[in-house]
Amino acid sequence: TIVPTTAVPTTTVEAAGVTNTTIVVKAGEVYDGKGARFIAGSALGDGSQKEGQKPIFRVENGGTLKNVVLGYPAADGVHTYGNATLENIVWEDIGEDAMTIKESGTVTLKGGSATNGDDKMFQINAASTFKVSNFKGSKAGKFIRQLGGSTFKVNVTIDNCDISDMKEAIFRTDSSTSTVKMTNTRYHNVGTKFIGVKNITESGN
Ligand code: ADA
Ligand code: CA
Ligand code: CA
Ligand code: CA
Repeated sequence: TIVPTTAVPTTTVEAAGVTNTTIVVKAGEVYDGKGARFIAGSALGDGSQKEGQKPIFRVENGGTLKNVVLGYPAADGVHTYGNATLENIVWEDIGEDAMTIKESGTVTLKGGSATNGDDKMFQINAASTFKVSNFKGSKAGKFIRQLGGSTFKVNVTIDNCDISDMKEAIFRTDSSTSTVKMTNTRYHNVGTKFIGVKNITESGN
């Protein structure tokens, strides 16, 4: 089930509110925002479709980020480097994109939601495994996009999600080796479900 999160303003979490520097979740660290809401200051970006904006959070190999809300503007959202766990993250208004896999690893996203993106929700820029479950994604171009023109392998699993109102696709790739397995997921108005994906497994959707 999808756990709803309320944006609770708090003074107990360091750096809550407007942040002009990326918050780094270091290797092995667990960062629990306890529902705190973050927005990008102008030093990070304006959340438009301009490339090169900085993320609000950077999660390094083995880090866990949980229970945070990203409000408008969310700049370049969350970047991951290596294995990362993202739990109960709410993107109230996606910036340039919501989350980017910057370096190879397994990225596990469970719970939470994202909405209001102009183009990509999740951008995959390195060979990786991306597991998303119990997540609600709505109103964007693509739910997941592997970097255009790239041929590395990405394994995507989508389980128990609710995906709606994508202009183009749930997962689009240009790589013939990338795969998707989608299970127990409700979707509507998602364009062409999968674009360019040669290896598709589906059940219970
Ligand atoms: C686009 C752009 C890439 C990269 C990517 C991203 O695909 O062409 O260079 O910036 O977005 O990570 O947002
Ligand atoms: Ca981009
Ligand atoms: Ca937006
Ligand atoms: Ca981006």
